[in-house]
Amino acid sequence: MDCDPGCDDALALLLALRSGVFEGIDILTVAGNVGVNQTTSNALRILYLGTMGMKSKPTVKVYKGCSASLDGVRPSAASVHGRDGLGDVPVSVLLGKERIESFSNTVAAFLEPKISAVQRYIELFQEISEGNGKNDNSQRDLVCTGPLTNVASALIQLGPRNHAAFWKIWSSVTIMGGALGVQGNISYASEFNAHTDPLALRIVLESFRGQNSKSDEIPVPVFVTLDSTEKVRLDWHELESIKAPRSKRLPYIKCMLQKYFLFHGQYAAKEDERKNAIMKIDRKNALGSGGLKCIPRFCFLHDPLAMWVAVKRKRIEKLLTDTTIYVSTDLGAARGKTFLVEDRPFLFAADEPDGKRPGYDRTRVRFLDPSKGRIPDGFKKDLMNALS
Ligand SMILES: [Ca+2]
Repeated sequence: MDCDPGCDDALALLLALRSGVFEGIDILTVAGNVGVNQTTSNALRILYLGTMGMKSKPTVKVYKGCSASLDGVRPSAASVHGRDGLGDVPVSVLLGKERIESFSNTVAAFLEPKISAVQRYIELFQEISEGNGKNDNSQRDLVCTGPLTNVASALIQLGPRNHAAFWKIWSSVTIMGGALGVQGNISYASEFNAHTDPLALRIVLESFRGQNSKSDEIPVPVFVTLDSTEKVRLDWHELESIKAPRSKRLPYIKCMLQKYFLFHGQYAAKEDERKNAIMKIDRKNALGSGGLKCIPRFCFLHDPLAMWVAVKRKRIEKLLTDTTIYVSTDLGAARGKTFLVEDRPFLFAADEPDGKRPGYDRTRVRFLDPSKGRIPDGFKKDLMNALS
């Protein structure tokens, strides 16, 4: 899991830990929602939370990754996730002061201090492709829920001649990112992960190009875009309805998610304002910026949906659409805009002297297509179980 926790990354990680399907999880952190030191520390905190009281834990290691995008951007979504990326809830709330020491020891054991996230990709590639290949019978799923800086950096280091072999080590590749037919969430055009490091996304797309059509051994990447993630909302009352009186996890998660929910409250307030709707405002709980009042009503489930798609691939197979996709690396307003190229093939063909659709501008992918049907209810059930 390559991630930038982040409240929704945290939910995705809890879902992964509690799904019971993974023997081991490598967590690669990257700068995104907050800086990389903080996303790393957040991953460790969520691991502690997620493995608390678990009888058989997957083997877990955390590898710290890149601190800025390939073009030097140090992003922040602190207004969405809190200054510390997890709702600004002190660890002491989770632990009580007396258990801080056990916390520090536990999380220290999760962290791999010597190898970076980028080096871990390369190490894994070398171990598997130069060792006994895929014949080791293990399934390896890559789930990316942050900017793609780590994996793109690894691809750059490996060089194009190794790209096909690199993708062959994976059974599936699932990427949360992009907005194809809907507005973005960081700019009008773009989704946050794609906008933060569009060059990395482009390198990843190009590394698949011309390869996945030739070989069954290379997985076709599945994109989980805002088109589907904004269709699944977790309502505050659903969170309140989880019955787990003895859970130490749930109270912390509810504290952690308050800011994230409040941000979405502002989002809803904006939507409602646009529609001239009247919102009932709970003034005591109202909190907002830009003069917008809001209450914690719901949040989107971007990253957990991507994780669920990876874990339950068979259940969503019929919701996937084959397409080709392109990302803009422009510096201006189109930075990180993702396009379905098939929508307007003639625009690209017109630039070609022979009138053929050029190969350099598109990569075959699949995306979770909300027009094909609803996300199964099992997704939210699994998520709510993971939080209890
Ligand atoms: Ca994320």
